[in-house]
Amino acid sequence: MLAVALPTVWLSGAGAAAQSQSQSQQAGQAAEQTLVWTADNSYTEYKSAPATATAGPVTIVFETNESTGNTFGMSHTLTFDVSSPGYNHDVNVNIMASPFDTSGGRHEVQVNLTPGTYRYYCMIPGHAGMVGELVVTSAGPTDTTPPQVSASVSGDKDADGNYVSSASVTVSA
Ligand SMILES: [Cu+2]
Repeated sequence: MLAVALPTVWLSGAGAAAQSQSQSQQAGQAAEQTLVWTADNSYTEYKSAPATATAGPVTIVFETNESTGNTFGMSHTLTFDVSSPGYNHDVNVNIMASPFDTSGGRHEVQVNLTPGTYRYYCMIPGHAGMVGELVVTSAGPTDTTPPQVSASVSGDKDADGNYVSSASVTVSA
C-alpha cells in the first residue's frame, strides 16, 4: 500500500510546485519597477542612478534633498534626452527638483520604457557632467504553459492489486 501511495505524494508535490510557479509569474507581471535617481551637492554627477531596467511600466523617482546629501539647496533636473541620435526618445521626463520645492525634493513620474538606451542628464547650467545612460532590455517571454508531469508505478502486485516487495515509481516532468 505504501508504494501505491507514493505516486500520489509525488504528483501532489509536482502540482504544488507548478501552482507556486504560476503564482510567482502572476506576481512578476503585476510588480512594477521603481527606478530611483538621487542627487547631492555635486554638479558633476548624480549621487545614484540605475544602469539597467526592463521594458514596461516604470515608476521613476528623482530625489534631491538633505536625505540624499543635498545640503546646499541646489536644484537639479532629471531630464531624458529627446533629440540625440542613437537613443530612445519615447518618454518625456523632465523633473526639476530642489530640497525646498513643494515636494521636498522628491518627485515621481510614471513612464513606459521600451527596449533600447535612454540618455539622461541634468539641464541646470554648469551641471553638464551629470549625464548617464539607462539600458532597457525587453521582458523575457512569459511562460504560461504548465509543466507536463506524469508518474507511473511498476512492480509485482498481489491478488488485491497491492505491490509486493519493491515497486518502481517513475516520475517525468
Ligand atoms: Cu544638476
